[in-house]
Amino acid sequence: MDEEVSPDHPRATSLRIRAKLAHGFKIGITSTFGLFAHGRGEAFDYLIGEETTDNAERAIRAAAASLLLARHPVLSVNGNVAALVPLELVELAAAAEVKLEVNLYHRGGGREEAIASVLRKSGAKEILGIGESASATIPEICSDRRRVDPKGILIADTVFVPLEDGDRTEALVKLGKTVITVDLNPLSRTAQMSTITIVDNVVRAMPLLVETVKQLKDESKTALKEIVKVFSNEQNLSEAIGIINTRLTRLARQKRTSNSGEDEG
Ligand code: PTJ
Repeated sequence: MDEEVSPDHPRATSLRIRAKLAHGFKIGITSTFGLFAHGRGEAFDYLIGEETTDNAERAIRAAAASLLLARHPVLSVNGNVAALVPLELVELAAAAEVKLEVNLYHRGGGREEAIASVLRKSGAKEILGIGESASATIPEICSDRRRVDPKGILIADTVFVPLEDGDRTEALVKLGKTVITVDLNPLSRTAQMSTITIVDNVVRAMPLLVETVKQLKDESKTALKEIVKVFSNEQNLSEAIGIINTRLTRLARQKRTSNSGEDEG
């Protein structure tokens, strides 16, 4: 990574994540739009408190169970997650027997190949969706995301789409697929439309998801089905919005009473 972040900086973790994306942009895997998307994510992470909540952990458990139950699960990789969590993507693919497919909002400029190379360096053996292998089309999507691999997203029953745009989420749900996402914004169309939404930073959620899959791997199908059955995305999203609301109300009250709220910037 080009930029060294001082461990003493009060926002060192956040700056390190930013540096990973800046590096991803420099080596041609993250798009300009990916940088904007990250800025939005950062803002919501600030509001959530930059930690994984119990609410997110519940969604992670449901996501892990759902991936283990799927007959044909696919993990859709874009330019942001390839820059932020390449090792965890490959680890998850191995642990839950999920196929990796590169699927981009904006193709071209060698991005797919650059992402495939990062995934291979992280240990991936098979990567779908590269070049001509993305020969099938999902209707109703305007962006390059419509191009999918006939061995992957096209026939998948469950698609994990960390950081996704609303159009494709909607199209995948309409096709009857189970859609799992990670999105820091509980109000986004993707968060609202998905089957399971993990409201957390992908950098924190992915290692936990890998760990949870490993923990649940030997559970019976009945036990896994029960985990999925008791999870309600509507309820979880409502709670995630409530968590932000409660936190902001508490911080505002602290400011009023003691003038000593949390550090900004
Ligand atoms: O690489 P590409 O071309 O496939 O494009 C990828 C992006 C992410 C640019 C594309 O899918 C896109 O435009 O997505 P959106 O519509 O901007 O949505 C991204 C969502 O992810 C937003 O709701 C952000 O708040 C959220 N987000 C951003 N960074 C993170 C995040 N959620 C979790 N963890 C993050 N680090």
